[in-house]
Amino acid sequence: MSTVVKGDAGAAVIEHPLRALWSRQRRYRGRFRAAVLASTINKIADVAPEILIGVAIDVVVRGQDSWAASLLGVESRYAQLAWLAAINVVVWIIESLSEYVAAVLWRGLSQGVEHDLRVEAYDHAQHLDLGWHEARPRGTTLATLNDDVNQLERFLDIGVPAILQTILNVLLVGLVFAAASMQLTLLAFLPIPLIIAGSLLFQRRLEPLYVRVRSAVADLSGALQANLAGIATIKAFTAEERERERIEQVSGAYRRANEAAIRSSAAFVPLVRVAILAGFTCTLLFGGWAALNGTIEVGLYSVLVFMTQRLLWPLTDVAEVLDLYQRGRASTARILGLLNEPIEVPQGDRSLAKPVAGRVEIEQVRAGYADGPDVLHGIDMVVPAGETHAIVGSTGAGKSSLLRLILRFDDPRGGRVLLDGVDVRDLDWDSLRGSMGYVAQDIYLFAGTIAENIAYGRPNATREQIIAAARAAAAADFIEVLPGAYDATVGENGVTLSGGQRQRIALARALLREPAVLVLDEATSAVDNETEAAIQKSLRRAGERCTTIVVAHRLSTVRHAHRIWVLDGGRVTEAGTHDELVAAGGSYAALWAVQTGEPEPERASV
Ligand code: TTP
Ligand code: MG
Repeated sequence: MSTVVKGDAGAAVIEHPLRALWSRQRRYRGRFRAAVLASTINKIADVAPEILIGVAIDVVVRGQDSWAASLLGVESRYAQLAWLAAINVVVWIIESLSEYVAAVLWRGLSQGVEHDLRVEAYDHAQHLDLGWHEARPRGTTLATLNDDVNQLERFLDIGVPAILQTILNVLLVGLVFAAASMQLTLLAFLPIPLIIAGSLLFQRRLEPLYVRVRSAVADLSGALQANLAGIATIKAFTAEERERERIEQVSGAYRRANEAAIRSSAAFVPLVRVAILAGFTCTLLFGGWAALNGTIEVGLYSVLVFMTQRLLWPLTDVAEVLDLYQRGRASTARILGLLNEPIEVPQGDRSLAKPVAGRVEIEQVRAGYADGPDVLHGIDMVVPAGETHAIVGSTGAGKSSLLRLILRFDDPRGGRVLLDGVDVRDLDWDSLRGSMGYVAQDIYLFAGTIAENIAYGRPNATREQIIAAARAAAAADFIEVLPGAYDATVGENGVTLSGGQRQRIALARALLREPAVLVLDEATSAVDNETEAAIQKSLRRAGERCTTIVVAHRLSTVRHAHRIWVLDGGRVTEAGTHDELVAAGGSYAALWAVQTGEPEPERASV
């Protein structure tokens, strides 16, 4: 089993990533074994021709006394060679076939693992709480889902078969040597412990280097993603030059990390070559002497010389394989690290009886972000089912934070939030978020048509329902004049909508859901007064069916609410109807006076 410890960045660190991967991807084990088998057959067939060469030389040199003669029971040299040729053809066919099968199996295995892991990691990422996502650059997660998964695929496709080949090589050639002469085996294999020791040493040196490479990739991807997202700001502030330098720096860090790793792994090849040369020279010289003395046959001598070549030269690839291995390991660690991230806000297991009434209660709620101080200090609030309540207050007062708790994007540090009398922590997502229609302060439209965007929360809605929702959100008029109307594409690479238009699409999306609780965070801040009045009217109509909680800066938006809660510094300072609050002459009254341009009663008398 893998051990999971928390790294300094808060991400889970996997101690034995590849072992953990093995115990995790159970369904690929059968395919893995089949691929190993195919590679083994392929390797045996691959070594066979060298042995056949030796046997053929032996036939020519020794004739009737050759191994082939005793093995096949054929006396004529011509017939023996014909037999060898036939065997060679069979071996060649087996070699080609097994190579094909092995390639297909390894490729299929790596693609399958890649696909499964990517989908699984993405799914896990989307279940991680919002706070987790907000706490790190989006590009980092993207790098794991993309680059790291690709890197692992490369390792499985190229690295693992190569490792297997090397091991099989050493084993098979070792067997041939051992059968021939123990002394020569020792000489030819002399370099191998050296190479293994060297590999281990290099591996230890390379590991931290590749961890650095992977995190440099993540930084780079994060920076690029952030810059592309903020391209308008970069242009507006003519920061292109500065940003180019910044990207150059991050990219440079990646390059340096890679270079350091390559420098180390490249130094390995010459070392292996020296070791190989020693082994090869020994076989050539001492094997030759043994053949001259008649200790070994000429045929065997030639086999041994060929074999040393075959044994040792592929070991130069060990460096490359090691490189792939280390990269694959580092990537696997990052993918599994993501998969091991605990879901801090898991759904409960209670469901609400439908239809959900929509009573929202907030009891003594304290909340904050990450390790920061509390931003809400003991909020008490009750929104009876079907009523419209407003939350107003200066910027940074904690209004959006409060709404996030109702949708349970975060859990409170103290107190609780109830929907229809049930703690939202106990509810499943369908009961909780399934009964909510939410318009966030910053709107996100998906790449797709207007109709798809409006129907996002209710994918099987009819066109009539979509149009009705658009009407209610006062969006129908502008949609109908767009080229393609409801089928116009928006989002990335689609028509660009104004802020107010986007808000109205988001509002239609929330309304179409016919939610029990409508949660609007500055949902009409970007529309003009006239449009807002139209929206107000339809919201009041929709509000007859559902509970509405609305955050707004423009007080005309909220003056008809059943109750208005004034938030200041994370505390409720005033609450009541518009008329009550104006009469009370507190901060709401002051704000109202400012917004309507009427002289504030108190200050006017001063
Ligand atoms: P908000 O709840 O976002 O304040 P607000 O919605 O009342 O402000 P606005 O009218 O501008 O929309 O923020 C309250 C505090 O919480 C503020 O100090 C910023 C902090 N905060 C975080 O630290 N992390 C977050 O993800 C959010 C949303 C807020
Ligand atoms: Mg806000």
